[in-house]
Amino acid sequence: MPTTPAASPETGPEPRDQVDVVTRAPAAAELARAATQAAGELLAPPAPVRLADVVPAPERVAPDGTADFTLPEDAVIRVDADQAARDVAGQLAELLRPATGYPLPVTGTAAARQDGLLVLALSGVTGAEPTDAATIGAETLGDEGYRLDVTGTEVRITAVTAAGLFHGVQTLRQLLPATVESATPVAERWVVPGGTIVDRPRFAYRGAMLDVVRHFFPVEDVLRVIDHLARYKLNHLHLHLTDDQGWRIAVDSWPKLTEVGGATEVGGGPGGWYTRDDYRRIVRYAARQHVTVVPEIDLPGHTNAALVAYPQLAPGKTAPPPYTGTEVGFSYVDPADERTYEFVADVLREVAALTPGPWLHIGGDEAFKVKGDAYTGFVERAQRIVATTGKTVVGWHQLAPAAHAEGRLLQWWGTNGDDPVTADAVRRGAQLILSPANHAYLDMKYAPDTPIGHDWAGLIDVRRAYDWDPATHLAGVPAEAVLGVEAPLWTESVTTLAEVEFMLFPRLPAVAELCWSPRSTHDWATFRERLAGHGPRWATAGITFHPSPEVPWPTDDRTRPTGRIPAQRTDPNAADTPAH
Ligand code: TNX
Repeated sequence: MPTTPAASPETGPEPRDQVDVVTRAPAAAELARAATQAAGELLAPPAPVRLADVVPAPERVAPDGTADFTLPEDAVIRVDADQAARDVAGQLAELLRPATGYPLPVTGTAAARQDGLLVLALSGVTGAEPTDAATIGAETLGDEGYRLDVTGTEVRITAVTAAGLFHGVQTLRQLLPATVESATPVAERWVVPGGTIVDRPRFAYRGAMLDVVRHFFPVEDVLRVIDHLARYKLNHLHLHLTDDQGWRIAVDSWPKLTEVGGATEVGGGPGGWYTRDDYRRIVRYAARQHVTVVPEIDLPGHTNAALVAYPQLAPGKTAPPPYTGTEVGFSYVDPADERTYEFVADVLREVAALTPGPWLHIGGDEAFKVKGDAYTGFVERAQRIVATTGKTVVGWHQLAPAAHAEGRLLQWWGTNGDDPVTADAVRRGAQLILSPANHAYLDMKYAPDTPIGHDWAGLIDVRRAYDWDPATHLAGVPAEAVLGVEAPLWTESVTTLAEVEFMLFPRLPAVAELCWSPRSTHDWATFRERLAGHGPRWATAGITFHPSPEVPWPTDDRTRPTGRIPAQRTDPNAADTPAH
């Protein structure tokens, strides 16, 4: 029997017959130890991140400065039996292990220990309803919401779905010190600020688009972009897969689309395309990050690459030369030839079969040479073909004059919020994704001296990306018709992953906050402060970003952005000055 005197939380009370816990005086060493511990707790620096520092801003934040949680080396992740929830627990462990160096075992059982726990709980599955139902109940968390409770002994994330748990994990990640982004172990006090967050999205569709045509990006690059979306709770990746400069998705019934049409890109580089397995890999990876992939086959314009491969689709039945420039609006498939609709049906059927998500995007933009009834007739037929695949049609807002199709979603990319034709399509049943080019186009330059990008829709620095309201942006369109927001990244001048990241960061988090956070939290002054804390996170994670002068970045030399875009891939054929 050790001679240590009193009851301790770890060992429980000593047997009464051996130690008199009531009358016995504590030893001096014991007192000294207790005093040191108490002083340590009092003097411990506060958590480096505040509970309210999250991007996108959570719906409700209630900090409790007395309840910070410090992740111990022997912390355990406890999760419900549900397989999807276990996957999220595994992802949390994968996020935390590299920087902490802790083992972080994932367990499904109520382990003996009562502290040092990270708990992921599906409410409804475990019956572990939050106790203060007045604050939030499972029914109000919805499909993607979560609740995060941080106390001195545990961090608990509760949600109705695995997607909700996943979003909660992204929040937890941001509440740890920025060094959590390190790929190798760091000596750090892994403190999470105490309190409660209750959070859920404002819009169901929160997206970004990557143009993999103008410049081709290999699968690994796309996976990394998916990580970036997931980090900020975006849940849709729209892939612009076909255009004049290339055809990037394998179609078995029309093999020359990729074999011939995939071999070009802007500037004369080698191009490339995704095999069916490549594409499945992207879709699977995205699903694991709770991101839905929206494939776009751009029709009837933006089709030069298809015409090079299959001249019978061209109006004159002769192949045009391959195109590696940046003009738009000159090409189109022949809307008067039945073979065109066989082509459209084959392609859409095959792409739909590779697509677990509900959407199929048929483009429809800038088909300047297919006018009036010819255009509307083509679109209405293509909409019907999409319906036969079991998917719901999405198209750029040029589709608006065509007849309504069940569930149809229009992606509005105008620069003037007065668009009666689109408003009329909404009255006839369409819903909208908003991508106003003068706020949400991530291929626009930040400033006149931005080394890549366009400026036809203006310069878009962080504030311009942030300061608009999707619910009121389009005249005559009620908020309920807005399914969400998407930020497109066209890549005429964007050639490497580093350049993609430079255009995404820091505007993507601004878009994410517009999509996710309630309007009541919308505030540029606090957003720029919160965003500033993410600079060191990106720097640690090796993410290239634009050091916008609008954001008060911390001035730590180790993480200060350089403003340069590192060369990650050299394209010997790329023009020195990007074509705009
Ligand atoms: C317009 S917006 C396009 C794209 C270009 C982009 C460049 C839209 C639906 N089409 O073809 O890449 O401008 O900013």
